Amino acid sequence: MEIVVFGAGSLGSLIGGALASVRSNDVTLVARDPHASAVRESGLELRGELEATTTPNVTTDGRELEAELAIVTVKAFDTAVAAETLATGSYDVVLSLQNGMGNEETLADALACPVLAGTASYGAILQEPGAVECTGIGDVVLGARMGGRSEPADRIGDLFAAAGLETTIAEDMPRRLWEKLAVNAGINAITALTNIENGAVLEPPADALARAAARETARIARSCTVSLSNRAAIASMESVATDTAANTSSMRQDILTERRTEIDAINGYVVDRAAQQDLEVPTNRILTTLVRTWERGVGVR
Ligand code: KPL
Repeated sequence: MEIVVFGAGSLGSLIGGALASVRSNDVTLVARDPHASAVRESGLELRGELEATTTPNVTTDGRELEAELAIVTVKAFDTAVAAETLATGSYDVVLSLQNGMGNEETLADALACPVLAGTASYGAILQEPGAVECTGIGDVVLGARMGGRSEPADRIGDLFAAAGLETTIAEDMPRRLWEKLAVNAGINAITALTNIENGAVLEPPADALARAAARETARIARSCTVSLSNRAAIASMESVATDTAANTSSMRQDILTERRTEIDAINGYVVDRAAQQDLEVPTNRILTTLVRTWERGVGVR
């Protein structure tokens, strides 16, 4: 299948590299330099659990591309720009594999083709240009963005499974997206602010904070008529923290490299949805304030 991976950072490179390791796939990564140049010159090396050296096509210009499938892995705050760029090309179906909420709607508003929702809980880190390490086997969950069955989702699920990626096709994507939001709300900001690996949120004193952030997220999901229990949200956060224990979360990677974070689309989203309904989410509010303060301090906000 012809596939474009839009936003080949850590996760995009891992997923794109795994798909490129299947001979029948023709994968193009839309990446930034120096990563793009390194992949063009020496291929893309996958280290760790999904070890392989692959040779995807690579470009720094995502305009006017054509493929059967586009996988969007850009940061949530770049989704609108990605959607405009994708609209200059031609795709049969687009799959969002991003953190945060609302990405699929932004893509669907700009694109004529079907847009699928997805979550990915693999640990991934770009170790150097041209090399990404898988630091934790998670899974990919994908399906129709409003829920229900989807024939394209079934086909893409088979494609991911054939590339060795743990994949689930879900008919309840709205709930799955909230569940992943609870995972990221519990792990990302805490690991970023305290410079710890994902697994450390399972230990005192961070564990209570991580559980509180996940619990608050579940409560707001329910207030938005999504059936997500506190217990399920906390269990999911703890299971991803266990599976990716040695990983540096994406937000911790952002803070270590002084880049803008996805705080607005994760804990900030929970705070905003709570405020619309006069509900309090004190843990998410404090985490959001601290990360935004850091962003302002280093001039990325
Ligand atoms: O989504 C992630 C992230 O870091 O953004 C997890 C699954 C928590 C892996 O680190």
